[in-house]
Amino acid sequence: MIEKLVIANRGEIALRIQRACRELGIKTVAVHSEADRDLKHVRLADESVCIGPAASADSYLQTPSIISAAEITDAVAIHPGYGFLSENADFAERVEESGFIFVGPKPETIRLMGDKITAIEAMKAAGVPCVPGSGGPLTEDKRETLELAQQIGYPVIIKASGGGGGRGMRVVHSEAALLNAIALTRAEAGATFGNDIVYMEKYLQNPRHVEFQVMADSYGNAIYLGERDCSMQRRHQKVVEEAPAPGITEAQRQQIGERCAEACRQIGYRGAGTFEFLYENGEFYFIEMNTRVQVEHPVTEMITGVDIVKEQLLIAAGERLSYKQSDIGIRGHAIECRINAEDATTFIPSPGAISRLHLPGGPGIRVDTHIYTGYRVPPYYDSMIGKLIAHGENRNAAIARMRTALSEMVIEGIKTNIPLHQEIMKDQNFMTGGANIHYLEKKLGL
Ligand code: MV4
Repeated sequence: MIEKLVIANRGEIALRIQRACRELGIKTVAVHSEADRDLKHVRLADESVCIGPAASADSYLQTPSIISAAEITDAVAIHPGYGFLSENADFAERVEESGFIFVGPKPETIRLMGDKITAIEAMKAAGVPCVPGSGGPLTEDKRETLELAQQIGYPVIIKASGGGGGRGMRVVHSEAALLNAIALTRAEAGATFGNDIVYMEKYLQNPRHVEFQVMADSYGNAIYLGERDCSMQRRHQKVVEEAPAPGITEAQRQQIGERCAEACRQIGYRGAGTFEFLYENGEFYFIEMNTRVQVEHPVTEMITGVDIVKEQLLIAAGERLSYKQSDIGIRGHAIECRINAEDATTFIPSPGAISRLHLPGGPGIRVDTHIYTGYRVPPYYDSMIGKLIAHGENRNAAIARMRTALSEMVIEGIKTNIPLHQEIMKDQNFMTGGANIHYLEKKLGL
């Protein structure tokens, strides 16, 4: 087993990783910025190393500082969590070249999936259904490009191959606007990602965001852990996630899940991964793969009983998957509300000291958070301060538990988006289930 591991992250996920390590008897090293000395996992870590000033660019994004911290503490592995360097292939490569275990896929796999065009090519080859589109880079041939769009049918969407997660894309509704939109997207992509390659897809107007969780070991074994619906979002930030996705049948889950697992086997995937799909009119269309643990992994843990982070660590240590596909079942329904330090109506961040804290509990309630009474939420990072997860025997039971939990939750000293979650949990369309990616923004009048 791994003896000692560096947690190259902060906040709730750093604490989540630390809990899994402690359960497995792995010593933890917390690396943190000057603004993060009081983080809960830093206090609980076996060792901690300050790696720089508050700004992420000078601390959590500094590859040499993180590797040095691993060297001076004699750690053997580095867990990147989500965000920061978690999907940076160069980071993973330098971690491995320095002789450490990177908790995640091989650097080449991260690179393959980081380039959205090569990711789509790999998935197509493995039989994963993709959005109708160019399937490759757009050329400089204007006639060819116009014909392609004509074939696909308007509206189309132009996406940067180096983009993803909502960055570097443009919807085009008519032939007249196409070439200009491509030129603009290309220029922006070149400036933002240093890669001006763009591709085209049919623009799906009212899809849901449904993603499949997979896990694979280093011996060619891969399984799927069902899917999550993450359609409740605002400006590409997920607000509420749930599992399973409402209305998805066991036959669909098996069909798409098995395609994802097979794709993992074909590309030699290792660790936890997420296949993002758009779901419209009963059909799945692959858009991107995430090669990290996700914020919303707890809803999958609640319905499958699999500890995804523990499994990541076991796989990184060279063990085989603890489960075969037939061991995986789905029990009940789970919903996650992301708790942010922000104004519930303006979404303006609200950092500051937590003067009073009461966390909810009871059957089926899980709270993943690093905050405590007296903790100061720093202004330098993402505003998410925790996640409230409710599990129940069915979706309505999970919603009922979430409502009660939200009503018990008291966070004073800063503003939070708890009132927004209370609003969503009583929204008729949310209660029906299956709202699309535009629903929340429309409801909020955006
Ligand atoms: C799309 C799409 C419609 N059609 N692709 C946005 C994030 C990035 N991961 C992909 N995105 C989209 N790709 C086609 N062909 C609509 C979106 C999209 C979206 C997707 C998932 C969740 C929220 C979204 C919000 C706006 C647009």
